[in-house]
Amino acid sequence: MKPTITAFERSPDRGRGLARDMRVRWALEEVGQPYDVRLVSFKEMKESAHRKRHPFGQIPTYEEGDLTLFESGAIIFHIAERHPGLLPDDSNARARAITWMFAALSTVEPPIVERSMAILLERDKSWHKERLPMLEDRVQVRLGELSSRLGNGDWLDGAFSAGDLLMVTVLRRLDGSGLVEKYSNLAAYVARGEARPAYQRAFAAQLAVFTGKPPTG
Ligand code: GTB
Repeated sequence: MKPTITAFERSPDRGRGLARDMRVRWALEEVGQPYDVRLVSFKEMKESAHRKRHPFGQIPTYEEGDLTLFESGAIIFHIAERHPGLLPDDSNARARAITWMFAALSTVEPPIVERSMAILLERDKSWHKERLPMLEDRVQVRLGELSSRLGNGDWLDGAFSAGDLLMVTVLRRLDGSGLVEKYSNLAAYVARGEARPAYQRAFAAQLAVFTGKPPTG
């Protein structure tokens, strides 16, 4: 059954693929699953029809028959469980890939989001200039640790997995900050993810929502 996901009607990132529908689109493209998109405005996101899909009034959501999911990590885990290609068959390797999914979402993403929110929402506060270096330090610590673990590897644990998909999308949230570029292996890792044909298709699809023009290529 063809799933339907939700995405911003007009993404504040102006089509840079930083909103969390991008990771769901990418996962669906990786496994070759066609999907429909329901675009929602900021107003619609907070209305009861959408809150039935998402208790916190956010995107993305995922509907497939009588199943409705929210939380990008849970959606990607569901896709990865239902289709080959995003999680290894070997049970230990699979458990490690799932560990990387959690690491991306609960260890690496929080300090990155905290920094972004401070830049977006706290610029006019008297303490902003003092707080920002502290938030950047926390991000740097995680990037340094991740860089050490990745080393010369192409991916975090053997073949590309849902763990890499999530980690790359999390690191992309630092786009334009110059922070990832301080670690050449992490910059190459993100570029490797972005070069995947499935990523490119997903990126083109979300960009087309913003430009109003159909995806090219
Ligand atoms: N934990 C949830 C998940 O992983 O699915 C978080 C979902 C979430 O934060 N959704 C955001 C949302 O719906 C969109 S992705 N926000 C509206 C609201 O809360 O009212 C976050 C996001 C938004 C914008 C940018 N940007 O412009 O660069 C990047 C990321």
